[in-house]
Amino acid sequence: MGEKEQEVEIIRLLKAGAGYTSGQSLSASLGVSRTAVWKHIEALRKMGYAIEASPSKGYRLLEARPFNGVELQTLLSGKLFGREVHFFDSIDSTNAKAFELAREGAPEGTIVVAETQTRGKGRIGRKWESPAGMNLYLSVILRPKVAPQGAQGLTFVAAVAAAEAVSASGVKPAVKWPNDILIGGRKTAGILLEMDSEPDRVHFVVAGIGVNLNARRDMFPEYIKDTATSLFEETGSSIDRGLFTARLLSSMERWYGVYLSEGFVPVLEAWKGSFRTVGKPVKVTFFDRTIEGICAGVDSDGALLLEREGRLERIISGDVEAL
Ligand code: BT5
Repeated sequence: MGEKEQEVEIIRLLKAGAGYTSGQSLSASLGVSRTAVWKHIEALRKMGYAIEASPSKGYRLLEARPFNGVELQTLLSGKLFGREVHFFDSIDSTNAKAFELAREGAPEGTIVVAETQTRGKGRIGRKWESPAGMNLYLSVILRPKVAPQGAQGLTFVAAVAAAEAVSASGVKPAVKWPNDILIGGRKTAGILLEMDSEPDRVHFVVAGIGVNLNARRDMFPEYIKDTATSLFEETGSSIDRGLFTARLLSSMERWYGVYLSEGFVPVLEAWKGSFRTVGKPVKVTFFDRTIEGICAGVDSDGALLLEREGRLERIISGDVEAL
């Protein structure tokens, strides 16, 4: 067991133990000296864990939980998504880092999480605002054995999972085609899929998800103040980032399993459950033009259907806005 694994194991054991866990039993479980255990406890305290020590009884973990790699690892134990956790206090973009790790051979389910991103990415060169200490910036490496066209379905896998995790916090989200999660019409999460592939085979996909959890509206920069929201703003309570991440990843692992074993259809059906734009007038913006029409739903490939001048147009990329 490496140093990091030992720290994860100590937190796991302290969480499992009711009351105090003796230094002796920790050192026996880890196969290291009691001095080594004590050093780990000190390191864990520096990471933000509140650990009480009693000379006669041992160690006890108090309720307050920091958000870091150790905490995520203990929350995600036994799952494919999160078996390997890379946590950064600050990084340019978790997607860029995950892409690099995937290129170096990181296994499926590897996750990259950061406290803040200095160059958080949206689609087509746009920016994802990523203030420190309050939200979730997460990327997951996937290695589906599919052709590149099939991988687009993974945006919907991530969206269904994000919508489920948001719902579990007590508010009803809506999905916006193709990659946003809205609450009350404002964006609370965005998804960015990036892929490395050959013409007929995907090497890997990085699914990036940014969720505004505890950001306050007055912290958003001016240009998104009217269009963005957070779970805190919508529920009035702070969100435990570790638990939210664990819930999101467990939901995503389940829907990814459905996508691999049953295909895109059940994922799309679940997504449609939160899609409330059908029948409404919308504006679709492409890089070179804007069109308006009535949203007629999505087809079996997940393309948006737009009714316009008596015809049905199939849209595979663009930005949709309700009119
Ligand atoms: C997205 O792009 O919505 C994809 C966002 C993906 C972010 C995650 S964070 C983890 C991972 N690592 C990354 O580097 N990225 C992913 P798009 O649909 O292009 O929306 C971008 C637009 O949303 C911007 O142009 C702003 O108008 C708005 N926006 C930016 N930051 C926002 C925020 N924090 N909350 C709500 N809206 C935001």
